[in-house]
Amino acid sequence: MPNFSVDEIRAIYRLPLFELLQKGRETFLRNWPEHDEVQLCKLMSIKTGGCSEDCGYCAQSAHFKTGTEPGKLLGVKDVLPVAEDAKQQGATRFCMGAAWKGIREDDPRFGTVVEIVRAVAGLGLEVCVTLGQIGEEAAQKLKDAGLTSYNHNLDTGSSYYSSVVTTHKFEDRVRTLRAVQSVGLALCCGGIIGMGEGEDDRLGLLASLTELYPHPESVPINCLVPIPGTPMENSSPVDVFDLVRMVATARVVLPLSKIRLAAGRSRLSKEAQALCFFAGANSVFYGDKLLTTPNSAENEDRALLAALGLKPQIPHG
Ligand code: SAM
Ligand code: DTB
Ligand code: SF4
Repeated sequence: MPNFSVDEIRAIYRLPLFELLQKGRETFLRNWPEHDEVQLCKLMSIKTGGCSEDCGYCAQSAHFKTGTEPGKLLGVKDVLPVAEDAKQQGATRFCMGAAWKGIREDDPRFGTVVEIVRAVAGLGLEVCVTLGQIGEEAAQKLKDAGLTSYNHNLDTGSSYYSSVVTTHKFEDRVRTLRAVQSVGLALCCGGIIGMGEGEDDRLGLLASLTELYPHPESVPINCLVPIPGTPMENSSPVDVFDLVRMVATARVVLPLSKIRLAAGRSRLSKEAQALCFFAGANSVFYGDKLLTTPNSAENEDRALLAALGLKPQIPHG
């Protein structure tokens, strides 16, 4: 899969909107035989809050007074019933987040996560975790336990990263991505728009994603959910056409990645979401809660897919 420079991506992103939509659509139809399917992913926080990092968007950073109640790492018995219920509701992927800077394979909490991954994979669901920075040994153990994909977002362009986070660097994120890929584990890697970044920062994020080899298996595109108490609490909402352009451009330059409409979807109209699906988005977070904030209601999502003639992804193999 080729990589793209920021200039090449800009030429796509700035096309007249309908041309861009058409390009995204064509790429999607060419590469995805199941183009009427949207993957439903259930998200669960398995260790909430109290994080040492100062990511300016995050409800779970200990640096900001966000009102998020810190919690301990959950165990298999807490998580499995939620995963079983998600499967019952039609989800085919179960994604779990832990608010850590990172974790080592010799930490007993890592052993608990591995047990959780094994148990959820045993249900026949795709499993994804986001645990912060990890090395090759931990990545290998997660893979052996049946993990489908490891989530670690680059979040924005490399030159804007230090305006968002000061406690770690963009290069630290890249190191984790390399460790994950070096053991042959698939990556879920995307970012956020609406943090005050410029167009080139968004396009820089896409360029960095295309430089990953292989391209990420899935790419979440989050719109900032402004969290009271964080430095970004007063950020303006993303322009809907900027989001649609971002989704369509991602589809063109990352043709085989699942493009996930992630955080911030509950603020979008049905029509805006329809444009994103048309442009090639083929995955959403499903269920009434994201990690700490509300998501679109499940019944509304089911109604929207039905109205568009789309269906939840059928479990494949
Ligand atoms: N600690 C882990 C890490 O840093 O990768 C995982 C947790 S973090 C909650 C996972 C991703 O969720 C972030 O990289 C960011 O893209 C997204 N995210 C977190 N808070 C968000 C918010 N308020 N609005 C939009 N996206 C958000
Ligand atoms: C991703 O890119 N978005 C998800 C998931 N990966 C872990 C997280 C969204 C969090 C939204 C804010 C919250 O609920 O705290
Ligand atoms: Fe939030 Fe992850 Fe940053 Fe911690 S490292 S503040 S959990 S995004």
